[in-house]
Amino acid sequence: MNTKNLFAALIGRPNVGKSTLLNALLGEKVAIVSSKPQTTRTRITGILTKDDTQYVFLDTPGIHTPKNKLGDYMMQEAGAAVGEVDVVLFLVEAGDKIGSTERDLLEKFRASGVPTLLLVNKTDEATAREIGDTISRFSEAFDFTAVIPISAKNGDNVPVILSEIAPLAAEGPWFFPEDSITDQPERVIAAEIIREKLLQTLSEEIPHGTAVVIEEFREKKDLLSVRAEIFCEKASHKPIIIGKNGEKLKRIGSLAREDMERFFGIKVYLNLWVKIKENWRDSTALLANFGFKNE
Ligand SMILES: Nc1nc2c(ncn2[C@@H]2O[C@H](COP(=O)(O)OP(=O)(O)OP(=O)(O)O)[C@@H](O)[C@H]2O)c(=O)[nH]1
Ligand SMILES: [Mg+2]
Repeated sequence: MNTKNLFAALIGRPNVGKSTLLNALLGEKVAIVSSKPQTTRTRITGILTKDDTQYVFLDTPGIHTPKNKLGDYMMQEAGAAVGEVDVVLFLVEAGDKIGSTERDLLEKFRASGVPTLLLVNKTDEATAREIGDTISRFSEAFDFTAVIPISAKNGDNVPVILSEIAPLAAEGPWFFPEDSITDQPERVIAAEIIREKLLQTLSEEIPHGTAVVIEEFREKKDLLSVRAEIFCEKASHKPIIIGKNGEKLKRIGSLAREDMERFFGIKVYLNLWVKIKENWRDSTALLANFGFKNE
């Protein structure tokens, strides 16, 4: 069989549903999702091998104006992806208008010359009119290879994306084993699952200032033993994360453990610690320590 490959980047502003779409395309959850913007911090690779083609999807951090060094890192991760792929999947939300972020992005796509699809997401929450207006606005500003209204959450029209991009695949090797779904190491997935629970359980600013580091990840007999440190950036955040009588942290831990058991298919013992690292989001050294380092 002659194999083919296709690299695709998911690009868009925070919270449009890029990670939800990645999971929907793969039929497996490899990227964490939350209702808070700036959930994704690094590039996440999702792999789908179907018929003769291996699709490699790059989920990226949402495009925003950086407010700290972590934000700078996130924007480099997202920006670099455009130059490395065969096709861009540009996500917007039904109802979105073209602001300066969108204009800059469209300019970037034009300059790279890479085929770009417009995906109008969250159609399950929009009227036909909103969807139509969004399509007209964006189509006037850019010559998209295809325009597809989708619901990443319900899976509506997600298969259409695959059929539209399949012809763009070029003959070439598969870069990952046929049954891979991601290239993220297991430790990174474990840390991300914990971060998702922090985002889902804590209010606005606190989870954005957290980083999770896996200190131990060990399988013995039928048990996976995981010890993780949660770093927060203010002393006042620590008691909030732990909660009264440790209840909040217990809840975060049990939600994370359930997801880990599902993902790794083994019983998990999870041990969480909360530590403080003041202003780590603006410290180059600490960012590198936590694994945020541009190549
Ligand atoms: N109603 C509806 N909600 C959606 C849909 N897709 C995503 N969402 C919700 O939108 C929110 C953000 O989804 P994410 O997938 O985390 O968005 P993202 O673009 O990856 O966000 P960042 O990682 O912050 O850039 C979550 O609450 C999702 O459940 C959709 O098709 N319909
Ligand atoms: Mg995301």
